[in-house]
Amino acid sequence: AVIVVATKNAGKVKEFAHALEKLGKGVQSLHDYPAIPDIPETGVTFAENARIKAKATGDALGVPALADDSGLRVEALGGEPGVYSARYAGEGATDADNNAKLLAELKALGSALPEAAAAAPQDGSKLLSRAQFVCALALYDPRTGEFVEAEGTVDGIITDRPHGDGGFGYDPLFWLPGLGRGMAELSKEEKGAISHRGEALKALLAKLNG
Ligand code: ITT
Repeated sequence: AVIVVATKNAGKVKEFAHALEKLGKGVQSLHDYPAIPDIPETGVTFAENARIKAKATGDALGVPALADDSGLRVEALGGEPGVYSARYAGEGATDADNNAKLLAELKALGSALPEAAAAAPQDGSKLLSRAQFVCALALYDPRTGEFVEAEGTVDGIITDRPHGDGGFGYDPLFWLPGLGRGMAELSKEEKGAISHRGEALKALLAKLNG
């Protein structure tokens, strides 16, 4: 069976494909359906945007669609960039642009955590702020009009330099003090076991199977 994931984000597609493969499911994304017009993300919460993307895609295709709206909440920035994480450095911003913007904002604030606040990287990195990744999932069935929803989070710390080159988005700047590693240093398997997306997916599957 194939699950349609209402996303154009290649990093998300890879993570869903990896997680769902184990359940014997394939993944399609919006890259497979170029005729579906861009879906405006007008929601003010992750959950709202996930519902918007799932519904627009499910209604267009006539089959169930799963959507992921996610982002980074940075404590020193009052929770920003939040739902604006993908466009933090402007419309069409790349991951590199957004990471540079995040470091510039935290630098401008002079934000810093005490080194003792966490198992810090051993390379002289500065710890800039506590942060949290959030993922809201919505599965929409156009035949019933019903949604199944779940959310997941993971806590970490933004460092002043990157660690690792795996994952996507803000992963290189997201340090996991509990593991003593950066999110971008984890394999797909390891990331899926602890990430906001992995947690949300576990919760969604529990709802579907419960
Ligand atoms: P779709 O809407 O097409 O799914 P998008 O990239 O625009 O793709 P979002 O609106 O949900 O998706 O924005 C999520 C942004 O948050 C994403 O671009 C990343 O910068 C960041 N993000 C989400 N999950 C992440 C993860 O696991 N690791 C690193 N950054 C992540």
